[in-house]
Amino acid sequence: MHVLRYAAITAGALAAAGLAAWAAESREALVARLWPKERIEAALASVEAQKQAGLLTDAAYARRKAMLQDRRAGRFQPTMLAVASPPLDLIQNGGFEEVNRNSAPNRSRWLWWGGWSWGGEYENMWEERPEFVHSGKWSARIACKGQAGRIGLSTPPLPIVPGATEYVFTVWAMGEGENMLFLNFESGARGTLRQKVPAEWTQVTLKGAPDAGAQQFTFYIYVIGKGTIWLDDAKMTPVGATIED
Ligand SMILES: [Ca+2]
Repeated sequence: MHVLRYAAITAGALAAAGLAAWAAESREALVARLWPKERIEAALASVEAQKQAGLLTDAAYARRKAMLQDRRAGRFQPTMLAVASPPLDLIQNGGFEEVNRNSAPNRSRWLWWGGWSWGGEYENMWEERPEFVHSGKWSARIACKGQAGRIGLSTPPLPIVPGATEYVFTVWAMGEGENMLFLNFESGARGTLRQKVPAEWTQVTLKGAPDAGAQQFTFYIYVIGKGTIWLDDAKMTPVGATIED
């Protein structure tokens, strides 16, 4: 139960204070970088020029000027979170560097990730042989030891980022035998992929779209074939949001 307890605590923390603090810091850092003092001054000058030229109504002029003055004073609170640059990553322990040695072979052996079995004979194990590690010290090895079925690693509930139109999941994978990787956005987003993983490290990409009104979603990495699949350096990046005035 060690893994499940960890996952539950992490999911709760992510959904509450942890995520809020993380998002706030990221937003402030982005705003500071995207709106340096010179840009604010230039924008104020431009608003004045547009007003002089009769291009702005009084109301539009007042609104834009007030917003820029708030930006200059550090009071402006953007309603959208810019996530395009630099990309934010919603995955923790994506390199599978933090292992849980007390876990069972048919459950997640990695901190943060949940792990489940739906039948078949599989073994989850941390892998340290360098040729099977994409980066760091470890990768995740999921090996079929008999009958195929379905085993999977899942994220805790991940946040729907305001303004993001899609989420891009990437993972480095390597396989042997008659393996089959099955990636799936669930419980708040849609997107699915099934593919055999080649014998050399390959970056697999899957895009998912959020469901209307969803607050969070979950992502599953399933293995449904025979053979072995190694995984490393997973990322989940929200895209499509920009800072809007
Ligand atoms: Ca790694």
